[in-house]
Amino acid sequence: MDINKEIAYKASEADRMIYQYLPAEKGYQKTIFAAMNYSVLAGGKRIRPILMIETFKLFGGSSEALAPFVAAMEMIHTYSLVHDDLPAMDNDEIRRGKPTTHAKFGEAIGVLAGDALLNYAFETALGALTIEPDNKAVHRALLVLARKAGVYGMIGGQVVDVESEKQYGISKNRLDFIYQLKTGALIEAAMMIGAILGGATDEEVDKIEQVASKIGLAFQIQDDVLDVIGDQETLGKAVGSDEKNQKATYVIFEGLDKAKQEVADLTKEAIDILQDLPYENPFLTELLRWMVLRDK
Ligand code: GRG
Repeated sequence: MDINKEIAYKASEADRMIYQYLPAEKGYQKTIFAAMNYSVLAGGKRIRPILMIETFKLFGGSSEALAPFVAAMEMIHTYSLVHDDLPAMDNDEIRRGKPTTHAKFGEAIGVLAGDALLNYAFETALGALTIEPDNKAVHRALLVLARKAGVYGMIGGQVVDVESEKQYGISKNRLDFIYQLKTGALIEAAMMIGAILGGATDEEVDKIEQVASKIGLAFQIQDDVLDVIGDQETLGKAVGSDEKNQKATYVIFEGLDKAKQEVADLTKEAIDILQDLPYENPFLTELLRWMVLRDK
């Protein structure tokens, strides 16, 4: 099967899990529900939900507690995009080919929609405790979700990113820190939670974290590359945003060719670790390759 078709099918599988947790648009506060749903339903590749489901399958998982985590993952990812697009951050008007949430609903609702998605993500994920109250893996997965999204994860990376704006002179170590946390942490959370709920051992979860960390870094470097050579229509967002915001990127540090080579090397290293595990999910391997060779 064509990988793009297969990914589209897997995304629809993830969407079925996500949609059941979206709020009904009614009540005095219905604007916030509309803004949350608008942001989540605006599109998106659903990479993190698919990574979670496929890593879960890699370990032969069968827990019913997966779905609320899949939904929570995409809500957290979407909140990060909503807030990243705000005037106080990247000030972008187009995301996923549509007006950004603040462009459509105004800045105050844009801020609140991000807050709401983050909070609702945890309300949703905590629902897994009702499904399987005695499953220790659920407790562990909740901790991973909270930590990787928080100040030791994505938010921590975003803070350093914001503070490094307009500073081409930052060190490569600082740039790696930003990428590992800002982008890598949620990809790590997605795969680790899939592994934990799927029944992986501690050692296997560590290996999955390494795979995800390398792929997360490669994914972000590819994002830098696409910001330079990508096509706005295919990407569904503005290109040249890094230059506009005077951001240090891998392309600035290493040039386009070396950045592309770095993507290829990290991907190979990640796939080697994955293939060293005594289980197989050929689709997951293909997905990792596709993620970093993507043009959108
Ligand atoms: C605001 C706390 C906070 C964090 C923001 C994720 C993020 C941190 C910023 C978004 C900007 C950016 C370039 C992030 C790098 C990660 C990345 C490439 C996100 C886009 O993810 P995709 O390609 O998006 O999976 P879709 O739209 O397909 O879901």
